[in-house]
Amino acid sequence: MVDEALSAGAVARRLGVAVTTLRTWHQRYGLGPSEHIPGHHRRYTRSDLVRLEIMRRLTAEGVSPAEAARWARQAPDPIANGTVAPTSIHPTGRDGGGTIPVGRAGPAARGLARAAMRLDAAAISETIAHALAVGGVVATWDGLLRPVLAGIGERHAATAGLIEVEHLVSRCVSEALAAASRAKAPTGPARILLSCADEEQHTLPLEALAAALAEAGVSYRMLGARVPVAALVEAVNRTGPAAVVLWSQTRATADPAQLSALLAAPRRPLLVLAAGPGWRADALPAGVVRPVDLAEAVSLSTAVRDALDQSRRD
Ligand code: B12
Repeated sequence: MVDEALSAGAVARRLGVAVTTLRTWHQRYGLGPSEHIPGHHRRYTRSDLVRLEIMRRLTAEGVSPAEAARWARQAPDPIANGTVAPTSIHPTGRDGGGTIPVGRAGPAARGLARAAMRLDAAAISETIAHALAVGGVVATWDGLLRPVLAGIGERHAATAGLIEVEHLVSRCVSEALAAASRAKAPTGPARILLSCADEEQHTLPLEALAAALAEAGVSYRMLGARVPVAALVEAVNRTGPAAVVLWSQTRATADPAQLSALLAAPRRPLLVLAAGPGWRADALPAGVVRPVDLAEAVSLSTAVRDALDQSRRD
């Protein structure tokens, strides 16, 4: 049983609530972990998890915590009486509470989707921070954040709703990625310039790239959203980067003239990367490279930084 019992952090992620919320439910309402092996931390059993799931669902529906806890405690033990198969409490195959589809992404993504639907900023931030600490930036972006962001976009496209969810999640993602970047901030000259295309407001993938570069020990300079082409060229001429990554999320901002301007700059970078789904592969000027994902953008940037450093040493 101990093998299958869960820590408070794992339960919090699975339910999409903050660990502090779990603690409150334990201390105030007696919904704590029941597994206790001397010498070990208390662990949550599958029956505990089913009760907490009831608590989470009822409180999300507006039932007061005291009332919800009474229902949760009174609920017959669904594992013992066989009404819930032990495996069915693992929420595989379900989407984020039926609201944000996350496809085949794991339990943490479903927990994040549920926290997002409740606009629970503390749980959103905690889930992201934990994933970053445990798995690093690329795994967190690909396995947790991208699926949830894409799910929000999908649901928004279908219903025109969830704008408040999109804004809150974006903010929490930005803050978590900025904290990760600061924690690892590399020293040394910034050889990589990160910029959004003109009028482009989708910055999160570029922020993920910044955090991943920091994690890899590569210094960068981030210009952020909506950079007019003249300002971009000015930044290139003033700082002489080895690579420029220009992000376009949508066709509307993917004018290839911006890339041509970079190639024609007096201090032309060694590498110009057209990143993001906005760019059309068949409309890129010769010499521009289009990375397909975050990992490729990181490895190309790292390689070009190394090549420049090497040529300066020779
Ligand atoms: C968050 C978000 C916002 C936030 C952005 C906050 C921020 N700071 O970034 C805000 C609220 C500002 C916003 C605004 C708008 N948005 Co918006 N937004 C999104 C959302 C939900 C996530 C964006 C994101 O980060 N995507 C990152 C990942 C999830 O995108 P992806 O496509 O799966 O990634 C692919 C590649 O890019 C690559 N990849 C992924 N990550 C990385 C990283 C690197 C480094 C590389 C190289 C590659 C790479 O792999 C993926 C597979 O190909 C998307 C939904 C979506 N599916 O993207 C809508 C979405 C992009 N938005 C959309 C729209 C329409 C808008 C607005 C025009 C809405 C409006 N009417 O105002 C404005 C645009 C403003 C502007 N001029 O830029 C549409 C775009 C439709 C289209 N194709 O043209 C989308 C698709 C939503 C939808 N389904 O309708 N948005």
